[in-house]
Amino acid sequence: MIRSNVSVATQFAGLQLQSCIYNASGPWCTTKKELMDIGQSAAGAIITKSCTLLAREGNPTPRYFENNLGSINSMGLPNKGYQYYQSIAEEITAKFQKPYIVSVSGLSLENNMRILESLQTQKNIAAIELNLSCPNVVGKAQTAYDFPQVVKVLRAIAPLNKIPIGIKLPPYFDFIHFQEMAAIINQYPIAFVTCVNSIGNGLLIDIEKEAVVIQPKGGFGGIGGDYIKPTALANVCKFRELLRADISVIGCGGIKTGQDVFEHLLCGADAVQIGTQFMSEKATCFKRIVNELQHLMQKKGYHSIADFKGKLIQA
Ligand code: RRO
Repeated sequence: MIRSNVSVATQFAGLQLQSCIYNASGPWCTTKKELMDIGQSAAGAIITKSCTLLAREGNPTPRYFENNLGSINSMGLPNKGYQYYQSIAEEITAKFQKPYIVSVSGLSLENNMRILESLQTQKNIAAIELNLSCPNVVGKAQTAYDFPQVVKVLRAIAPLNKIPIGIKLPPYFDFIHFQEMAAIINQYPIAFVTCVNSIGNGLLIDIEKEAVVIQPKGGFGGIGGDYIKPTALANVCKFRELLRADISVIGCGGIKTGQDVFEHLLCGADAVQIGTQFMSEKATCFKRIVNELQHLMQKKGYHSIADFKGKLIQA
């Protein structure tokens, strides 16, 4: 039930969202049909699977596993190539009154430049999320753990100003790294920062089989779900504190319920994305979580997310 006196609308990067809750790039957002299903749901925006210059099959299966605490994946960037996501932009935006965001994860800076230059010419793409944190391509490091490389990337994309560009970061675990990365980002025209991608190169084990649970990379993969919520909240909170006020922060990590969304918003997120929970519950999760958030806001006497966003109290 949508409660009319409790708004969960938000804005970031000049985009208007009726709901601050949408999908994370990854689960169920590779094909047009999957993106349409997100369009039809209560999600406030639609973001695509991270795309590369050319289509990719990704890593060998099994490459995804979940238990009651979360997930591990080593998908390896399976996607249909950026031109596919560009070609369906008009149809998707015509059908649904919500922003269509393309996630980009080219395999080199040169590839990213080609993709971004092309996407910039497409007026139906509301924003681009440049993924600097894929942990699962064999032989490729996560760009955002290589600070000089991040400077190179942000310098190269700075002149592209037709569509807002945000970046998706991996989790950081040290105050020095938060400070150094925020100081770099603050020098460039970045519209938003998404915190966080999966915690890279974790390991889940099947105790019966005494074996790893996914095939690629000896079983190592990106961890999502409950396992990562405290890390995600810490990253949202720190980046909100350290980034320029005009850079929005999108929270991602461990959101299953309206209460989890509330925590991310308290830490300063302007919107949130759902990954692992969307993977298991599919697109009906958005309505359920919106309802739970509205219920909590009503109980607390809040009318809009501005009433509590970023207002986490220090003990
Ligand atoms: O496709 C993947 O393996 C993947 C990507 Br691109 C990413 O950014 N994060 C993740 O956990 N998996």
